[in-house]
Amino acid sequence: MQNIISQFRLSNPIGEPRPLKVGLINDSFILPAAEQGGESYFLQRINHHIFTNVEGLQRNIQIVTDHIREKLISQGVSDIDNRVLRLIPTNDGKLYYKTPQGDYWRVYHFISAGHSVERVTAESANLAGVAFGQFQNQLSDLKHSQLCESIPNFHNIEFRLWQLSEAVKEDKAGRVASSKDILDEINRRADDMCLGERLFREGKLKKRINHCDTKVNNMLFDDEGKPMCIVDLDTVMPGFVFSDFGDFMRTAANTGAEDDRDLNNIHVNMEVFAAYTEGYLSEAQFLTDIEKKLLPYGCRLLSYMQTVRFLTDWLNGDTYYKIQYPEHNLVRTRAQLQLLKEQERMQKDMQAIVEH
Ligand code: GN1
Ligand code: MG
Repeated sequence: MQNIISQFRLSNPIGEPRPLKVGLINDSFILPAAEQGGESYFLQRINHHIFTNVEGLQRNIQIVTDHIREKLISQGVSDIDNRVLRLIPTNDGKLYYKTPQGDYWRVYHFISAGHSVERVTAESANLAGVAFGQFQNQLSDLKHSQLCESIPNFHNIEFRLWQLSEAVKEDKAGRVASSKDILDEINRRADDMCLGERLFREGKLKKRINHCDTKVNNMLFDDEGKPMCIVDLDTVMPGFVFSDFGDFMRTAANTGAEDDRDLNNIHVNMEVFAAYTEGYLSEAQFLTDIEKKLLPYGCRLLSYMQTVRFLTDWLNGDTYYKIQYPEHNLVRTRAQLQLLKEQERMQKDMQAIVEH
C-alpha cells in the first residue's frame, strides 16, 4: 500500500492506513495525518469491474466538484473543503493511479469534521432535503454532454429487468426455483414500474444531472446534525429527478434496515418522508408538474429497482455487491420488496404530502 500512497501528491506525512467499511462496491481507507492539525486523506480502490471507464468516471467527478466549488466560492462560502469533495492528483497530475496489476486507486481530501449516519431525525431529514435540492440546483446548468454515463443505463428499470431475465435464463447459481415467489411479485409490477421510461420516450419527461446514489449514508453531517457535504459522486449522471428523491427515501424513510431480516421492522417513516419532501421542494423549484407528481412513484421505483438488482445478484451467484454472509443478497431482496409493499400501502398519504 505504501507504494500506492507514494504516487499521490500528499501535502504532509500520514500514519497507518485504516480500512473503512463504507459502501457495497469500492474498498476504502483513511490515511490519518501523522501530526495533529495535518491533512488526512481518503484512499479508495475503485471497483473497475463495475466502473469499467475509470478515466471517464474520474473526469466526471472532477467536473462536478469543480463546478460546485466555483458556485460555493461565488457565494462566499469559507470552509469549502468541508462542503465539496477534493480529489488529490498523482505526482504526474493524473486523477487516479493504476497499479501494474491493473487496480485503480484514487485519493480525496478527508473531511474529518463530517460523519455519515444510517438514521435521520425529521429535523435532519428536512435539512438533507434542502441539501439534495441545492445539489441538483448547483448542477442544473452543467451540460449533460460534459459527463459520461459512468455505468450505462444505471437507473433504467427496463434494463435492470432485462438483466434479471438473463439471470433467470442462465440460473448460474441454481437459485431460480426457490425464488419464484419473489419473481412473481416483480413481474406483476413490471409494467407499472416502467412508466418513467415510457414518459421519457414520449417526450413528457426529461433527464437532469442527478447523484444517482442518494443513500442517506452518502451525505456527511456535522456535529450538530447539519448536512455538510454530499459524497460518493461515482454515479453522478443524467437521470430522472425522482431517482434521487426515491433513493433517499428508500434508505432514510425506512424504519428498518436495507438488509433487515425481520420484515416486521420495515415501514415507511412518514415523518421523515414529510420532512425531507418539505426541504427538497423548498429548493427544487425547477421541477415540472409531472416531475413533482412522480415523486412518490420514484420512491416505489427505487425500492423496486433495488429488489430487482439484489435478486439479480443473488441469482448470478453474488458477483456484484459485497456480502457479509451467504444469503445476504436474498435477505436484502426480501427487505426491499417489503419496503416496496409498505410504500404501496402508504401511496395516497405520500401523494397528499407532496401535493400539500
Ligand atoms: C451501491 O457502493 P454504494 O453502497 O454506495 C450501488 C447503488 C445501490 C447501493 C445499495 C455503483 O452503492 O446503486 O443503490 O449499493 N452502487 C453501484 O445499497 O452499483
Ligand atoms: Mg456508491
